[in-house]
Amino acid sequence: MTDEVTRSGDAIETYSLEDRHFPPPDDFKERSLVAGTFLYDEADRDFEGFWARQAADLLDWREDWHTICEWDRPFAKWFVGGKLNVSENCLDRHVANGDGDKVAYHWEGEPGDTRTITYADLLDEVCRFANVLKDLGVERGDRVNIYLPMIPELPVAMLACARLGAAHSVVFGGFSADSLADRINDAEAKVLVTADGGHRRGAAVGLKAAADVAVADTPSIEHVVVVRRTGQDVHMVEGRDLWWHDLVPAASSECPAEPMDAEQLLYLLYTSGTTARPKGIMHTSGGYLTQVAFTHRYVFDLHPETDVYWCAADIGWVTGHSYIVYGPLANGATSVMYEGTPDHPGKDRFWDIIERYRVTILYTAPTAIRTFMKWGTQEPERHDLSSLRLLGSVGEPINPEAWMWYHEHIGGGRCPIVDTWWQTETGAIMISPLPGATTTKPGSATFPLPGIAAEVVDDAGKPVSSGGGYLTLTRPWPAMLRGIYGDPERYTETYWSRFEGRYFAGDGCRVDDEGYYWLLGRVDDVMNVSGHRVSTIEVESALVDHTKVAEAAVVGAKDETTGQGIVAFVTLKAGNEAGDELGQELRRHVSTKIGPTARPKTVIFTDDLPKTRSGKIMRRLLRDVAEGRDLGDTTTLADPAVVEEIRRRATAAPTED
Ligand code: 7RM
Repeated sequence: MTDEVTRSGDAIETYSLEDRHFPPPDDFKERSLVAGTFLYDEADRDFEGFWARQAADLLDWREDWHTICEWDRPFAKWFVGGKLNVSENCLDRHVANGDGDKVAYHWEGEPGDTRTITYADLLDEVCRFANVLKDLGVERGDRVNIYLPMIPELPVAMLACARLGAAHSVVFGGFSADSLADRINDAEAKVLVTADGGHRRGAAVGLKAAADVAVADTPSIEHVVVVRRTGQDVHMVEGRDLWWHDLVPAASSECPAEPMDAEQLLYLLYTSGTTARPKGIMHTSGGYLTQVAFTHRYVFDLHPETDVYWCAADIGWVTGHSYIVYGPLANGATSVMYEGTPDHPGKDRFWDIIERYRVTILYTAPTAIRTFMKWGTQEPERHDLSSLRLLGSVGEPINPEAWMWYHEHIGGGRCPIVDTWWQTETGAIMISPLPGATTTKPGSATFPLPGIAAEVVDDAGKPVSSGGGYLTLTRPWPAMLRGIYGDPERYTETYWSRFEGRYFAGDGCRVDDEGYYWLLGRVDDVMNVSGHRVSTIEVESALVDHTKVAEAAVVGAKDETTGQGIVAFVTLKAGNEAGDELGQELRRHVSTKIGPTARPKTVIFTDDLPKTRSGKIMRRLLRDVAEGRDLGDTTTLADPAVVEEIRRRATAAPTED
């Protein structure tokens, strides 16, 4: 690797003026697992040795590894020769330690039904379901597809697969029959686990019906196991389809965990990308569980005896795999798991849950935070949120104003915020504060975690010491993807070809003068205005900085004079009126905050933005709208009606200058 360093990156120009600093509060620091730099220092001396110590400290191994990391770029193996069972690490060892009665999940259904599930309950159910899968012919190395709502049977099914050494492939319950069929066929799964339906915004949404359509086109599926959740009518195919409640209670609760190779495939998780065929991201066992347990413990400063932890993501997304299932269970944590949406029955459902379960750690996404901003402070103010001590953010860059709102109105000004950057491909958190050790800045994910090596580079792949560029990773990490299922070339090409010897994450990033990392969004979304490469997040953050704005998305649309002109889609906080005058005011506001180049040409007011089901803004669709094109692929859109509404408003919006 070259030593030459670009002083000031201009691959992406950056403007951010944010310089508020938030050191860890003294009382938080006193009780935190890490206050100081010892973990960073240890990892800097020997990163492989550091990960080996974490693997040994955090997990139980049946057999020791002989090699910490085998790196045949771009293919990594971790803890080679080591053997462990992931479900044993998540369940049996806690029960054996006397924690069987400890709550693993406080589960709450959307209609308000609840279940309290202890570690002993979970182990019992996982063993039974593992025996059911065995009876259905599932063996080590097989794949099982899971298409369930956010109900306890979802982690049970995942852990039962892990117990047997079968890989699971969870498909988010909101995906269509076609998406499910594609994923089943790519994985060649033997069994599908689904439910009659799930609850969403007060309605029972069918799943089995979609599963039936999918399974008509998936020759590898031999059996479908169906959980009864909503009680709606479903069609059961004789011989193929079986009820969970017929099989599981009748199965034995004895199912000894067998040791698996550290590199045993644990799961596939498909990333939709935007247009291309979904990629089956492969995660294996020992390295994945090590980094997930490590990050869950130290990023969230977990005190398993006293904390009540809530990750409000969906398990169908990698955040749920790593931080609802594997990390918290490996660490013996008590979690909240919630089935539904934040606005059912009222817009205060999250705050009500936090108050009732005395949640201490909340992990959610910027899109949710901006929605809460739109709904107004009266919602959280109705509830006692004093149990909270730490807040987390994941999924998109968080605008400084959203960060401040989260800090003040949810965290009561006392809770550190950990903004965690990572991807399905990284498996675990990579860039984030350690809350007792790191001084945070609103909008910055701060620094790579101990054991992680990241660098921002320019177009030529030269490291940028200060300024904007492309985020790369320069060393293997334990939870890294092991490849794309069935397509090693695509793996090399997608992640390891853009910059020689580096993993390219596809994200823009700025490093500031103090070495803080500021994620700038996907590089495909970077705009080009009169030759200036402008990131979306900075213009959006300037818009969200205006007191009337809750959320904004900007895109570059073809412009005859400037190459691209910035079109802004803006959602206002409740109680504010959209209009030409406010549009002008917002354009001026951006111009004053970050300069005339970044001033939007057009401002379009909308009630909602097109988002993926995990809450990321789909700027590609907004570009289609802004350039008057037919919409591209909309299958991953959470609510297709949103784009039509935006399109109507876009045709009516005035374009300035
Ligand atoms: C965990 C997850 C990955 C992409 C990633 C980024 C964006 C995620 C942050 C973020 C800025 C963050 N997995 N992203 N977290 N951007 N700050 N804290 O989201 O595979 O679904 O998406 O999400 O663009 O590349 S993911």
